[in-house]
Amino acid sequence: MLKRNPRIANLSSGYLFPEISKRRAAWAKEHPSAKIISLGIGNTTEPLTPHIVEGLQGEVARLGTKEGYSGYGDETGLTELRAKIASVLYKGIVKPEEVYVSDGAKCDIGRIQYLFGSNVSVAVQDPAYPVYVDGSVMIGAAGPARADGTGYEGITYMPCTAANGFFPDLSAIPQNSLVYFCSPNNPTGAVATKAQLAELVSAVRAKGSILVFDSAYSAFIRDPSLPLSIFEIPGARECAIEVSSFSKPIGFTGVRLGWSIVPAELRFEDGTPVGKDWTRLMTTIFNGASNVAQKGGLASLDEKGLAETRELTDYYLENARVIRSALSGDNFKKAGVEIFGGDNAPYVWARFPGRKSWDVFDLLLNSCQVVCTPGSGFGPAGESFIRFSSFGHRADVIEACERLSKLSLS
Ligand code: PGU
Repeated sequence: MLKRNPRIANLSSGYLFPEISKRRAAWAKEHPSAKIISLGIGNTTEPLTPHIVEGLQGEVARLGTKEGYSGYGDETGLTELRAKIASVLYKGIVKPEEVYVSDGAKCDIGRIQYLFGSNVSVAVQDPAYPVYVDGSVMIGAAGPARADGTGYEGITYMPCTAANGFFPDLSAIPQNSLVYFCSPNNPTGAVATKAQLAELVSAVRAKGSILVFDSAYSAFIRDPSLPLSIFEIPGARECAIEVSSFSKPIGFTGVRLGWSIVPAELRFEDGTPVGKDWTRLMTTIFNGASNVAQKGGLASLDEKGLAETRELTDYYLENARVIRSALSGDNFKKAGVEIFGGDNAPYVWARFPGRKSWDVFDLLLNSCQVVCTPGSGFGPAGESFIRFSSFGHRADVIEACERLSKLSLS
């Protein structure tokens, strides 16, 4: 019999979102007539928009012809799409050959962990998207879990709290480490300013570290002074990789399409360009994003596609406003609940003083039949917080909020 991979055995629990689904399913089994509404996982619900559907359908039709058929493509993506991402989304501050098209940001994060291997220390914002930590444990860069419940060995947790405006103390960044940073942030909804990102780039460079910047939610930024990409910051090209995604801007959570940017200047200690190894890795263990998905992505980057993207992201931002407004009600105010995020981001982050995240999760499920995401699932500093996702249908969000408004918290 084969021995279990001890690195995977180091994980202290299941992946956060299936854990939530399990609890929801168990509750639903006991309450079969209840109508549960999810403000939990950040999973898009609105249909694909017409111009993007045309882009997808056009490619499907071409694939059904002799002339238009294509099989495996370039592992790093369609030339046309790489160029469009560089010119439209990055306004030329990255080059097309620095764009690597993929099947999504989550998958790229996993492959980046494989790229750096187990001999790297890891720093994360706390709370953080769980893949940064769990993936690091799986590759052996971190783990096992500390006995006192404060996370995993080998991970430097940089608390992001209301007190520091959800921007961490960067002096904690270890030498020669891999630093994960997400803005707009999942789960706090905080968006780092240009000045904050300049501080981050400078701290990462001073430590000889590499930044993995996750901009999966940049399409939700409405304040024009806020940076959409780490590459707007001078010096980032020497120290950062960016991962991003079509999932949330255009509803491609199921279609699957994302990209990473590895600038030519980014090097390992021995002078090898990181892009060289990234290309080697992508061409070896990834076979390219779906050609159909890529044509859909391409459609999203022309004038009509960009207008549809704006409309779709506006829709979810309005949901976030509705959620914020419900959480500002007297019942929440009296309980001292504080709310953050949700203006340039699709997540609302709420602190319930004196309560544990999973207790609030149970309370909202039992009393309102509303599913949320417990903040403690994102890291030790997430305890007492709850994340509300705005990716639902408007009518469901409104109904969930009506129920929340009647919640007794005394
Ligand atoms: N990066 C961040 C920061 C995310 O929050 C998510 C999705 C992704 C990447 C995934 O991007 P893809 O391009 O779709 O791979 N986070 C959602 C979904 C849960 C999950 O496990 O990915 C969430 O609810 O946090």
